[in-house]
Amino acid sequence: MRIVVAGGDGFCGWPTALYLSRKGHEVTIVDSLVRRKWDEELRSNSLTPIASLEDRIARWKELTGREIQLYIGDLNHYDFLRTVLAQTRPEAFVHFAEQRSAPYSMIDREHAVFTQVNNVVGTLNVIYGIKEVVPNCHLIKLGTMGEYGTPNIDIEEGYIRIVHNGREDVLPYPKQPGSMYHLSKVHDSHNLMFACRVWGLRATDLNQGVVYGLHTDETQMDPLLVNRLDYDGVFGTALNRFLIQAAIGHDLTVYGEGGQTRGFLNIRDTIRCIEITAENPAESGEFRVFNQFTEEFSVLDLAEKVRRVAEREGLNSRIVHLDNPRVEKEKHYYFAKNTKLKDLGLEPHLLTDEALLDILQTAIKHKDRVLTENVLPKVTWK
Ligand code: NAD
Ligand code: USQ
Repeated sequence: MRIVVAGGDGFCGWPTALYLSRKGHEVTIVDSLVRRKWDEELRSNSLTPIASLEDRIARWKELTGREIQLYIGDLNHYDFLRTVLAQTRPEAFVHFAEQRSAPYSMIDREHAVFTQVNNVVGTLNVIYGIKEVVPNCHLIKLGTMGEYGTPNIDIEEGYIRIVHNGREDVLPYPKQPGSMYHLSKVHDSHNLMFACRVWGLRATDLNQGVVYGLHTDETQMDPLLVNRLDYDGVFGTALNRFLIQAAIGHDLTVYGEGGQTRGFLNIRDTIRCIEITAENPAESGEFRVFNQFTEEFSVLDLAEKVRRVAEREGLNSRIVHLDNPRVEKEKHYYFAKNTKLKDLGLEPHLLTDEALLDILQTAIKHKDRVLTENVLPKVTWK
């Protein structure tokens, strides 16, 4: 298939582009490189040293003979996007290209406005571009499990059957997102659903949980292909942060009680979920929602797992309960459904001690690159 990977320089997009290219698809990466600018703004870095996108792609071609086309530009610029679509005529458009950090979106008014404009306008442009240029193209859009929040009932995959005053309907599942970033994903979902209903577009919203890990078979083929790994208080995510904290002898930073439960998945499953979704497109007019995670853990469970594995490596980590910088429930019911991707063939990589050790060893290898002043959280929700 001809597949565009928007956000293909990022943590999820880069390994996805390589995987799809290796599987024989004609891959085009679109990225504005803005993620690298946010590192400069925050005076932060990826734990792993990442090469320029041009060098990464050139190395991939040398190693495999496979070409990945590249367009550097911003999805918020419609003329640019329309040109990309007209020249590449994708059958699937995988959309990772958003500002994805909840803390970044909560820094102040400017960052909240930037996040929502970048994400919502970018996705609106993709919707209009597909409608205008390639109406049959399947839009595979990265959403988030955080759209649902933490309701006191089971979380369904996108829709819930409701009986009300003797009548019944299947309606979008209620959304209670926890940050300005998570809200941007809810707005995207509404816009996508409208576009499918009114214009007959085909779209799949992948409500992804927190992704951990960094390596895939392809990124391990050469040091120039290594994936980025975030650890700072703004872009680092829970499990990856704990592993890097263990590697540098920092306390493991559980926010509040640590009973916050979320869906998690290995980056190796992210790339496979995209492949499965591309191979099984939504129908014309269908707005499909898959919950993309493989296991549920509380934050405290994860910190304990990391502490135990690190101890075996001779690292003595302490778990600390910081005052929670976020406004969120620290103890709650959580059970989310995630059968649709498994029904289509996903075989999850589960969180074993070996998987933790693999990430820990990479963290130990690069630990001198950690800027320790960036580890503690500084952004608060209040
Ligand atoms: P990332 O920040 O590493 O990558 C995003 C990429 O998109 C970057 O390379 C950035 O330069 C690019 N980008 C952003 N805005 C753009 C724009 N307007 N035009 C062109 N390029 C733009 O993020 P990630 O961790 O790879 O996440 C990818 C997607 O998956 C995001 O939509 C995110 O919300 C979603 N997601 C991520 C996680 C996770 O744990 N990382 C979990 C659930 C969902
Ligand atoms: N947390 C800690 N300690 C830390 C970091 C986080 O206890 O050092 C807690 C947070 O308070 C929160 C949970 O861990 O309760 C998850 O936080 P996170 O930073 O790992 O993830 P989150 O902000 O939810 O965002 C990440 C990605 C985002 C994606 C989301 C999936 O950055 O792009 O949408 O995971 S989900 O969580 O399912 O919404």
